[in-house]
Amino acid sequence: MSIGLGLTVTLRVRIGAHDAHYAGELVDGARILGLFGDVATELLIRLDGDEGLFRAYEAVEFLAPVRAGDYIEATGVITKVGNTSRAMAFEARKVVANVRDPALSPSAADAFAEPVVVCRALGTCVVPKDLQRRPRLVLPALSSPGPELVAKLPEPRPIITPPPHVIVTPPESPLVLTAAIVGAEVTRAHTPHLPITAQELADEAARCRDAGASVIHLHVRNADGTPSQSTELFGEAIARIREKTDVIIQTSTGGAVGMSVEERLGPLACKPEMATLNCGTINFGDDIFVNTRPDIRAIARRIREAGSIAELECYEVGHIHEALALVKEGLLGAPLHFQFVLGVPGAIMPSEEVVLFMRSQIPAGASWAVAAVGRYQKPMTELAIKLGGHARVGLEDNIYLEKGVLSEGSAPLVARAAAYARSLGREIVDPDRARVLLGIPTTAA
Ligand code: KMH
Ligand code: ZN
Repeated sequence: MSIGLGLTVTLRVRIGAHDAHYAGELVDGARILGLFGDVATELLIRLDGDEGLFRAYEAVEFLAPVRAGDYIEATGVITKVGNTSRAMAFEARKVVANVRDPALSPSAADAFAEPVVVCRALGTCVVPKDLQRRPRLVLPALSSPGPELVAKLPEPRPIITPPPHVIVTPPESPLVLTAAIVGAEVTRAHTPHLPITAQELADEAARCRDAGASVIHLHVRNADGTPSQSTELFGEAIARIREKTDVIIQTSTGGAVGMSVEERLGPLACKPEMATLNCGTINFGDDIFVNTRPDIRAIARRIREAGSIAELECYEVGHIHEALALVKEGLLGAPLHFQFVLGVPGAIMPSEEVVLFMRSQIPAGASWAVAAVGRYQKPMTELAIKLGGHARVGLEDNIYLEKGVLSEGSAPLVARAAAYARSLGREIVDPDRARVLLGIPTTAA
């Protein structure tokens, strides 16, 4: 993929009274095209280190009126990168408007639950070869909220409210890549590249770190390859990983289907930096992965007692709402980290609509990631990265690099996700930066 393809920039401006040109405080369409021009210029600066020139609009559609006082969000994305030309697609959305009701105060205004698209356009810009500085200047426009901003969790959004059009994490924000290197279900019969011993897990964790992962989602296996939640085996694996690399270790409390809750809690005795909290029961292939409401609460308490940060594994939309119930009950606090685990046979299948809806249900300030199973892993990883989320890849969820081609461990899958992220200008964070973003006390590292 060409560098810059998919690079996205968004501006949000208030349209002033001086912009009103026609009756009814209507604003000239050229004002919106001016915003697209600014968006295009920023895209070119980020890609080429030069402001470039707008050559032509191929299509412009004005779809709704814009009036003084409106807040307009203008987004542009690079859709094609030629030698000197950069094709772009633009969309402007109204997100706030004055009410203009004679029965109400003239200052009454509404923030829309759903934005109104006011204009769409396609255009081409040019940056002459000799002006392309190519400084690899695909820099983030905004960073995600620091711990001081996410520390205060707002009331969970009521479920009946249509989701406001808010990008929880800006698309150019830092990216946390998680590698799920072993899991509980994949066997050596499925792939010879599965790590099993503590040393193999440590070697694979280090390879994934080198490829761009800052978090290792960890299961362990008995010597015969069967899944285990033994404190001793986790302790040994963690010690070996620590000898080799500084990744955040996120231990599973899901274990394998059929394990008792007490058995699943084995790794918490190692006081991991992170631990999974599975937020509901699902059909799991032909099995049932049982997480009753009392189980979830018991595990949440034990994660907190271990001083670990919970990663909220949500296999269905309702699991998000269950996590928010735990927040209300005081069992979970900010910062919240959601992992949308999609494509488990018997549970919700991955799609853009599903990801957008799940994202719409999490509170502002929470982070989110997608872990998709099997052939969905690559497209859903790319979607999450494009939408500003985080992502999990690895053999636990998918053993293939391409159809029929086994991935030689999880590191190639991490490397591919990292390359895609870099092409969009997303910064891949190292474990220490990830600790800050995830609110993990560095003293525990
Ligand atoms: N092995 C699955 C049944 C987790 O790690 O917390 C559960 C799982 C989730 O892998
Ligand atoms: Zn797992």
